[in-house]
Amino acid sequence: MPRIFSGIQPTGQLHIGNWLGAVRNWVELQHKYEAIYCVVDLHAITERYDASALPRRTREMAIGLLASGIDPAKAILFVQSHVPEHTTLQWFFTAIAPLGELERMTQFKDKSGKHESIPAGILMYPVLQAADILLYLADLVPVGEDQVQHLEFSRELARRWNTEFSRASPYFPEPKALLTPARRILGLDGQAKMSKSLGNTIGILETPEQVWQKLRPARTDPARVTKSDPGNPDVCNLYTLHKHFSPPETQTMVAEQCRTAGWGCLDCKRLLAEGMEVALKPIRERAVELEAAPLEVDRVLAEGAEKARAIARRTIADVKERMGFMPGAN
Ligand code: AQP
Repeated sequence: MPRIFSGIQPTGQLHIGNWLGAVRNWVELQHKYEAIYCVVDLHAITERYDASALPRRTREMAIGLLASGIDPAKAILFVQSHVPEHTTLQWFFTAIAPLGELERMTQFKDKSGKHESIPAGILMYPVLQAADILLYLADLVPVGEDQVQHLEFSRELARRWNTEFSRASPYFPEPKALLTPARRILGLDGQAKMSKSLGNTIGILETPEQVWQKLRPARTDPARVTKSDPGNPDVCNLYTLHKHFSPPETQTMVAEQCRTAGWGCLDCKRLLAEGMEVALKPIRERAVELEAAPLEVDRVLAEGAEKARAIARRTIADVKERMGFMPGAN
């Protein structure tokens, strides 16, 4: 069975962009593939972060994933820092990772611009990500569009490493991206990508009241200034969300009412809030149960780390042998 790997940073609450772009797909894919999912806390420290909040955020992210339907009986779920082989492989990859390409990564350019003194971790992020994926010899990586460039870098690194150290028969597969139709969900500002760090999100565990407080002022078709102006659903960010959360007949009605100025944006937002509640309520309820059982969550993560480590150790042994390290205790 082909293997898939994907990760998510515990940098904030799991939001509908993560869920539509990645996590919902993870849940489906766990039935078709050997799936390995990871809360990537090592990635989360590449930006300024609150060390005292990291354990809570890491567990909360795991809860969000389990509540979304990741099933530990089907998929391996673990925390990245519990498997130290990720950083071992990352270091090995630094031997062949081209600095120029790392400096050209869009995410590096975006994120480094915000720092006076750039942390090297931001530059090395794609190398660690390549190590995450290749450590498990994953064939496929379900991600949102923002990660496609990094994934191309992982493929390039696998090629380079195979050429350098495993020419006769390539050791690492070249992992491919698996995108969903919701590959890039915009934030409620309707401009930037929905992103934990930008505060333009709807968290999947937010209550209907919290969701409504965010939807109410959310940006719609910018050309629709008053209620009597007809709108264009094709350029309305919230209509994009209707496509993911509302049944087809609601979508058709919303589009028609928008184009004919039959109703105002608030009416459309109310229906969207209803559709979201149908999708998110079961997840929220399951999360409440899991929050009440933190030891059970930790047990699932510990078991996941053990399973992941068994695979990771084998890869590191193979890689060390091919890279010419002297055999010794592992
Ligand atoms: N807006 C989005 N639309 C579609 N997919 C998205 N993903 C993230 N935002 C969107 C996908 O979710 C997975 C996990 O993302 P991540 O948390 O590891 O990294 P990220 O892309 O950096 O997510 P954020 O929310 O933007 O976090 P911060 O603000 O901390 O950087 C990935 O597969 C991603 O593609």
